Amino acid sequence: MPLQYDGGPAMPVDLRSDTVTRPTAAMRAAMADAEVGDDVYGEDPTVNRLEQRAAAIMGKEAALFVPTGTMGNTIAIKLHTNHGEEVLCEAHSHMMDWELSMMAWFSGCLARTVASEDGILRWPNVEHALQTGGPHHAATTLIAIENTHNMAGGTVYPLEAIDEICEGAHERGLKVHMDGARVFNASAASRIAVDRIVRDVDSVMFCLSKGLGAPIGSVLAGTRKDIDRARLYRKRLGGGMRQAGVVAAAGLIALADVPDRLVEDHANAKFLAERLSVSPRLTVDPGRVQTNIVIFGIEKLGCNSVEFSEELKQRGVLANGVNSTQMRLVTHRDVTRADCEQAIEGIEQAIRRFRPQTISTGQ
Ligand code: TLP
Repeated sequence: MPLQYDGGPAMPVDLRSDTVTRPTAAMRAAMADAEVGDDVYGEDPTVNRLEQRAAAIMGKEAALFVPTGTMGNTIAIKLHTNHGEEVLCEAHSHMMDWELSMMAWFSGCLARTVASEDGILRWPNVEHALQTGGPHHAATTLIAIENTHNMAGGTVYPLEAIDEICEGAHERGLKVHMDGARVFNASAASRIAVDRIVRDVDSVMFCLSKGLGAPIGSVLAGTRKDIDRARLYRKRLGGGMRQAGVVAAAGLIALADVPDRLVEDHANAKFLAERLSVSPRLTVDPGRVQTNIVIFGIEKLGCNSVEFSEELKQRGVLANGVNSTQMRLVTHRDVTRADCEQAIEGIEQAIRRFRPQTISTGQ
């Protein structure tokens, strides 16, 4: 299927996100042939299979197919909190910055953020920020960790950091949710099985529609009791999807085929970062790239990320800014090494459009 694109010369290299992958021929065939039923009655055999498979992979009692990662995180927060409580999360986590304040809107909770340089929360900082509750303070009841951390550049949680947070939280009767939208990337990069990574968290959400390449869908996994309640919250949020086996079928293929090939995306991201680090006009540290995300600074170009994105688009590269001076490149199944070469060429050309900033001495 042709990509809709009118911004430049040849077919663009789309590095805006790993959400842009299109379903493979095998996924499309599975979707066409999917056995379906009404999932709101629990009668869609393909959805049921996907949920059972996902629960097994995560080592959790049960799992729920949800349309989006945002819905999965939203339901998880609702499961583990009461109105008016605090959710501790990293300062630039997805649920803090990119989910339309759903934790406030749906669960009535306040985010208590902890800043970090690499997106990774560590127990001593978490412990310090916990609110125990009292006449003036609402209690923290949930700690949310994002693995990999998107806006820190796809950083991977060290296992000890997760284990320590879970141990400390559980000792205090608190819950831990993992936003594992890209937990399979974390697993591929660390060579640690996903069920070990998420062993002690109370719930985990992962996306089928990102690096795994399915067109739609995420999964929330946890205890049977929590997932039974989660099903009701999904319905409340408008996520009762009826013959959803049509999309779950692609999710099953994604789980079977893809996790092993994520290392290719990681190698491509590293390649992009290494090549871009040669430019004195960009700020990029290839040493930070652990998975499929590269964040680089354009502050020395004297333009903002919207202007730079526009220049890139004219040169066949699609990439978004994460703020006014930083760009993000995300590799995925539909980006080859040759595409990365093409993207570097386009980025180098775009850089030349902006004059080096001359600093006025005032003389
Ligand atoms: N991330 C998207 C954008 O929303 C930024 C992207 O292109 O990376 N958790 C994490 C860590 C995510 O990166 C995302 C999506 C979500 C949750 C939400 O998933 P969806 O988009 O399915 O609601």
